[in-house]
Amino acid sequence: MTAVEVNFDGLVGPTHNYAGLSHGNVASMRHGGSVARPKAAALQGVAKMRALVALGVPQAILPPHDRPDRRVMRQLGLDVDHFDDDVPDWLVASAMSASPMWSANAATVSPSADTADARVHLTPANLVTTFHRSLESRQTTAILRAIFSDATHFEVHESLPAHVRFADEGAANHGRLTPQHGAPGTHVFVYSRTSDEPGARRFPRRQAREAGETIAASHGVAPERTVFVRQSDTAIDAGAFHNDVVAVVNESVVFHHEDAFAEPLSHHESLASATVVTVPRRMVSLEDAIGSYLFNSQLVTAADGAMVLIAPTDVDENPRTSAYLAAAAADATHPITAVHTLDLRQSMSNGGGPACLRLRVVLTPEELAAIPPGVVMSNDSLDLIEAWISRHYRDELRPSELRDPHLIAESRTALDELTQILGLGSLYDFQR
Ligand code: SUG
Repeated sequence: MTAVEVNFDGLVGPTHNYAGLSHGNVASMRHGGSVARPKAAALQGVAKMRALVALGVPQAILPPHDRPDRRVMRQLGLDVDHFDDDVPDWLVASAMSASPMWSANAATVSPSADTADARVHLTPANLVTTFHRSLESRQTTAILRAIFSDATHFEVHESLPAHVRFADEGAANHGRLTPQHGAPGTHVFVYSRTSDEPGARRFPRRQAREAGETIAASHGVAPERTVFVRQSDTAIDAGAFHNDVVAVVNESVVFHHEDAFAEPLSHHESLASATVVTVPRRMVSLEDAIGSYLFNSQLVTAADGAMVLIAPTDVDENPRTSAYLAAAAADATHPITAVHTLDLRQSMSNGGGPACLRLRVVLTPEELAAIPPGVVMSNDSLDLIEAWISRHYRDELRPSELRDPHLIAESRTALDELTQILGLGSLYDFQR
């Protein structure tokens, strides 16, 4: 049996809320202060995982982080279990954010077919551009090390130094081109600036070229198997804070918006063998693409070989994107053979579509057998997760409720039970 692509979805955490923390992410900016629905958010994520399971695509889970992170609270001289009244709202919201759910930003992954030592290498992202996300890398590293613990198959590196020169947002700015998942691939690192360029024009540029260069070298990916592609400033300043908002890669297919990159992809010789589908701005404007999240879809190869686009229902509501997808599905020469749309409104309102919620890890059968079996999902295990969400999550969460010490206690009770369901042992600081 050959290697498979496993989608590791970030399970939405019990503190899911809208705090408007991400400048340059238009959905986050628009919804800051709204009432969130944590239970609905987590159940929408599970429904997406079920859709993947139904297509025969291997599905796994990354558990939520403990919020607030006790070590961060101590670093800041704060009480670990509650917020005093003088702690500013922005700090409470940052410490309580459920942002680790967007696991496309958890790490950059190189499969064993591409690395010098034939192991899978993962580097957790430092996420230094936004304060709330910069708090993630420590727990992400611990979670990845708990799952990918077998050193004969895996290496989970330290994140890059926490400075804008190495600003890194993980797999959201990375694609892997390959004839099929198990074969060697070419790593497409998309960057928004070099380390000596300004961090922002209108909106922040979150990915330094040097981050990808360093990760490729430390993973042992040969230079001839890497390509560095610049994101267009036009896309960033229209709200494409990560490249996966305007482009997606699956096997040999690149599906992207005409304005995604600074230069046409045909300028890169190493991409010559790719099937590039460029959606022209006259059919779908950049605003339509960012508003609907057409390209923040998961493009996956189903067990029967079909190439399926898992898109948010927002693409059905925009006449340009729905017309484009109807024509694509009817066109036998278009690489997308089917489109499935799913309601992910809760995550979408923070700028996180289907592609943001998953980290792709290509694993051989031996590698898959070396991770804890409890994190790999079936319909039965998703039933358990769904029941767990229904028992523990709140229906509604307002920004003012983030200060509620009961919320912190409730979340820890829930996470403690989750580690038992997933068979992960004592994962969190509060369990030790
Ligand atoms: O980093 N939103 C996330 C969304 C990440 C989407 N991921 C990918 N494109 N792969 C971000 O901007 C908003 C949180 C808030 O405002 O409460 C937030 O962090």
